Amino acid sequence: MVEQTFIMIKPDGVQRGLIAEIISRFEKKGFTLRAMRLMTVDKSFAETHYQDLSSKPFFAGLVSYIMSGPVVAMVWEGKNVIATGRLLIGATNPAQSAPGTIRGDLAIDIGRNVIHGSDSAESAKAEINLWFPEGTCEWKSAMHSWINE
Ligand code: 3AN
Repeated sequence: MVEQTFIMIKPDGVQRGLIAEIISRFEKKGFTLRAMRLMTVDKSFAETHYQDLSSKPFFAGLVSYIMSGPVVAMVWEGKNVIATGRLLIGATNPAQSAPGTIRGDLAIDIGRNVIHGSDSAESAKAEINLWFPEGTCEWKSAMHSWINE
């Protein structure tokens, strides 16, 4: 099923120079980039993005971490990209993320886990609307038929 997901390189990923590395993993897998912006977010935006976690003890720290520097917001498209993107990203806690995944290879601490990816079709839709209210870029990759049967 061709779908879209919201992916964000968090401030630690940007500061550590991991933008190209992370984008490269999604590109090489065969997914198509449909939107991308480098931006900083304010408190109310960060709280809206993480509203499902507002009751968690780490919520305030999470919001200030996401506001602490620029993030790279992206929309990636492809077959099963929501679930497969989560596999590329790895488990939430980098201590448990498999080697070969983004967090497994590039992170140590759950509070500095480099990247966010939507966890369901509903959250992907809501997050894409929140981060890209103007919509995404309509295009078909020339590689499409070499990646999809
Ligand atoms: P994921 O990002 O893998 O979907 P969520 O949605 O459970 O995981 O958590 C969102 C973010 O909240 C994580 N990426 C992480 O930065 C932060 N987080 C989750 N659990 C903790 C925790 N126990 N301590 C600190 N931060 C956490």
